[in-house]
Amino acid sequence: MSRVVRVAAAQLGPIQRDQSRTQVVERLVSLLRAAAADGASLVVYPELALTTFFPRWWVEDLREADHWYEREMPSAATQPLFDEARRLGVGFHLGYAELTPDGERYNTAILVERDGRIVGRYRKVHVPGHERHEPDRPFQHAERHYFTPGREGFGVWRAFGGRIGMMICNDRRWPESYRLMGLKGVEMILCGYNTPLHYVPDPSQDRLQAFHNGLVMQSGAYQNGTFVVGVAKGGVEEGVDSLADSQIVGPSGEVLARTSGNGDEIAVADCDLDWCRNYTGTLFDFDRYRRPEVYGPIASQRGVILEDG
Ligand code: CDT
Repeated sequence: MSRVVRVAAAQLGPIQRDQSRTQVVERLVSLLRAAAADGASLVVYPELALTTFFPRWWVEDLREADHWYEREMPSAATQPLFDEARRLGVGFHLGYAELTPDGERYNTAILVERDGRIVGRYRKVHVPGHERHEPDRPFQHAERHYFTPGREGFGVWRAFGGRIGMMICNDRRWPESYRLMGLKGVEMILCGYNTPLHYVPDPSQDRLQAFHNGLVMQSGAYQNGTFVVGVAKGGVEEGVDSLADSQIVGPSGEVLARTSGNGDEIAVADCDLDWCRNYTGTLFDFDRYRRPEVYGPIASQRGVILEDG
């Protein structure tokens, strides 16, 4: 039986602060319809796809930020997306800010099957940026103020005829993210991102944003024999220019499809999940070649320990 999944990376252009959820959901539905017309069965949206990237502003009291978070999913505003996806028989991956009944705040993504069921939920593990106000910056990246790191780790779910994993933005820069899913037999990793082109702590990296984005996703895909679908919210949002360059990477590490602009746009590729075995059954046959007995510090040690004291 064929295990080809036609996937659409549904990149978003900027979402300005005054755009309502209803307006954003209309954009998501337009992309969904375009993807469905192109034969896609899975549509992947970016990180924090319902709002502007609000961690760029500081608020002392987080309760003032409650309006950026979703308390339930689907919500009244997102129900039209769920309804249209089910009608079209298309599943999706959606990133958003989650506020739980216990008052916890997570940077979250869900996986929705073609029949409208939420089959997976992932809460961002590697939360970047800073936890305190840094008023000298041109803009904040205070994700560590707004979000608690996810405690559930990296899941892999049986869906779309294969094994699907999720990660969010900064997770893609860490090899552990891919490997933990690789050890669960992942065949496709979905990842939304918001990556400002200007990296305030070290502007020498600005010109390398697209290079680093491709570097990490292509190597993560190849080293784990998995597809990686990376989807941006790009363009100039509230004065901050962000990387677009959404792409679908195969288990060979090759880019199969990518967006060309920095606005709302889809890039589509046929992903044959059986292709993963060419890598996980040969060069990256984990069971045969991995050496966990010498990898201990990866799981137990956080920072660098110099052996020469
Ligand atoms: N959203 C997110 O995780 N963005 C980071 C920006 C760099 S850290 C300030 C990223 O890794 O792309």
